[in-house]
Amino acid sequence: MKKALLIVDVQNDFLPGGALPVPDGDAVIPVANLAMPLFEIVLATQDWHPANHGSFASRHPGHKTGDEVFLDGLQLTLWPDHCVQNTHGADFATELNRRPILQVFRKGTEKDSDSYSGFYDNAHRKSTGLAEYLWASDVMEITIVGLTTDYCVNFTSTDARALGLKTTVILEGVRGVELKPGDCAKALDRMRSTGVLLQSISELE
Ligand code: VGL
Ligand code: ZN
Repeated sequence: MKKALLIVDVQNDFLPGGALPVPDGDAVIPVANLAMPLFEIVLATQDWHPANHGSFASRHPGHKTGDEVFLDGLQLTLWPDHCVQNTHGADFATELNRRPILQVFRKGTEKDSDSYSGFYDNAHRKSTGLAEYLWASDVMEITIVGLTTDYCVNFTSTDARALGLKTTVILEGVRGVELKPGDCAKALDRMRSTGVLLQSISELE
């Protein structure tokens, strides 16, 4: 039985100065780097959108970031163009120690659906391969750091719980977009209510 560290979407576009900047987003990087040596398995997710992705407000004239639209019967929240495949914005943060990362799981790769969870797209139609990797590697416990508290960390951690994994989110290691004030607090409550453990980095063994 192994424990894995999952680094969620620590990419340039989510850092201050990026296309979808998360306030204080770069604060998660030293926490991720510090946590890495404590785990046998270090994995990462990467938001990886085609250039004309359906979640980009630029594709929906008259709409702006934060609006909700329906595409193919699926509800999508709109964002600025971000994490476009093979661009600097989609790269992992320069300061993130990338050496220990054994495998990267890319998400949001389908043009007309989004993927906040590192496990599946929002409609749960397709797996990223992360769940299969964890099963094959005998991982039963997962610890999560990264971006963003209210979206990808939120849905990745609760999907991990639904898969039966013991799931911990390191509070100093996550930051959120907070489109609406209170979104991060709401997300943490949602995580807690599904059994996700919210811990301080100092509690890691
Ligand atoms: C994310 C919004 C859009 C995230 C990704 O990584 O939390 N949020 N795409
Ligand atoms: Zn995205």
